[in-house]
Amino acid sequence: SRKIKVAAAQVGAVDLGALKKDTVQRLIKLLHQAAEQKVQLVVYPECTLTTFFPRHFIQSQEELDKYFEHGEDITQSPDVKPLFDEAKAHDIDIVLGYAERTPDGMGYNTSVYFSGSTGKVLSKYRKVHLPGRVEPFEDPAATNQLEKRYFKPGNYGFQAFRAPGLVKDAVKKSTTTKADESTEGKGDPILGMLICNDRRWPEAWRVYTLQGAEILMFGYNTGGHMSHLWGGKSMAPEEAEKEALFHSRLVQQANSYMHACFSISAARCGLDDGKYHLIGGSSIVRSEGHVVAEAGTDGDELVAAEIDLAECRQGKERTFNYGKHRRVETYGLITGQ
Ligand code: CDT
Repeated sequence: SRKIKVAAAQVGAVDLGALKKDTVQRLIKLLHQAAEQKVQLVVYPECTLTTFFPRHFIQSQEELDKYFEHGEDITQSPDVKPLFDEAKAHDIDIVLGYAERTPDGMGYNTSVYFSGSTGKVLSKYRKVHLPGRVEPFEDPAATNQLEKRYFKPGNYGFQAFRAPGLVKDAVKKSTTTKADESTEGKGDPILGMLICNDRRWPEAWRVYTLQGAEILMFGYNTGGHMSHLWGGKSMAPEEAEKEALFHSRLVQQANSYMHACFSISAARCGLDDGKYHLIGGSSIVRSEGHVVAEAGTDGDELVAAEIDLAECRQGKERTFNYGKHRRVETYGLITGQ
C-alpha cells in the first residue's frame, strides 16, 4: 500500500477589504488542524489570499496590484511567509493558489507546491483555461468574471512532479522530482496541479495522467449564481447553486475515474461582502470516482482523509491502461493536428 493523509482546506468568505495577513492567519489555523490530524498534504483554494477580485472591474493599476503577489518567490512575500514557515515547522506539504505578478509585469493565476520537509517550492503551475471576458459587462451592477483581462494563460503547461517523502512506505524513493516511468506506482507519488476552470477540461487531466499522475490538486472560485456567464438559462438562486455544485462534483468524479487518479479540490466559498456567493463542496475523490470526504459547510473547514495510491493501479493497469487500449491514431482532431 502507499498511504497518505491529505486534506482540502476550504476557505469561507473573504471580503474586498480583508487584509492578507488576517486571511493568512485563517489559513494557519486550518494548517494547525491538519497537523493535529497528522495530515501530510493540504490543498488551499485558487487566489486564496484575497477576495475573488476578477468579479470587479478595477481600473487603477495601483488598486489592482494589491490583489497580486509580486516577485519570483511567494515564500518570501511578507504577508504570506508565516504560512510557509508553519508548513515547514509541521513538515506539511501545501498547495497554495494566488495571483502572481512577475517582475516583467505579467499577471498569472498561479499555484505552488511547497514541500514542508525541504522548505522549498517543488513546482509552480499557472492556470491554462481562463474563463470569463476581457471587457466588463456594460451593466455596472453586473457581476463580472475578468480573468481574461487580469491574467495571461499559463505558460508552463501541465508538468507532473514527484513529492519526495510523502509516502512513508514507498518501495523506491526517487532521486529527482521529475515524473519518470521507471518507478511509476512504486516510488514517491506523482502529482499535478490544476486551477478551477481547468478541472472541467479532460485534456488537462489526460496530459498529467500520461505522465503517471496519481493525485490532481486544485482550488476553485465558482459562482453559485453565474449561469448568465455560461450563456445558460437564468435560474432561481437555489437552483443555480445546486446546478453549479452538481457540475463541480460531476467533473471531479468523472475525471478522477476516467484518468485513474485521486483528486483533491478546495473551494474559496461563502458570501463575499455579504452578496457574492461562491459554492463550497471541497472534496477528496478516489481513483474509482467515489467521494471519500466532502465539506459540509460554506466556511473555513478542513476536509481530510487517508488515501491509498495503490488503488490507482486498477485503472492505470487495467481499465484505462493507456499503453494497451488508447487509439492515438484516431485522436488528431483534439490537438488540432
Ligand atoms: N475561477 C474560475 O475559473 N471559475 C469558473 C467559473 C467561470 S464563470 C464563466 C469555474 O469554472 O468554476
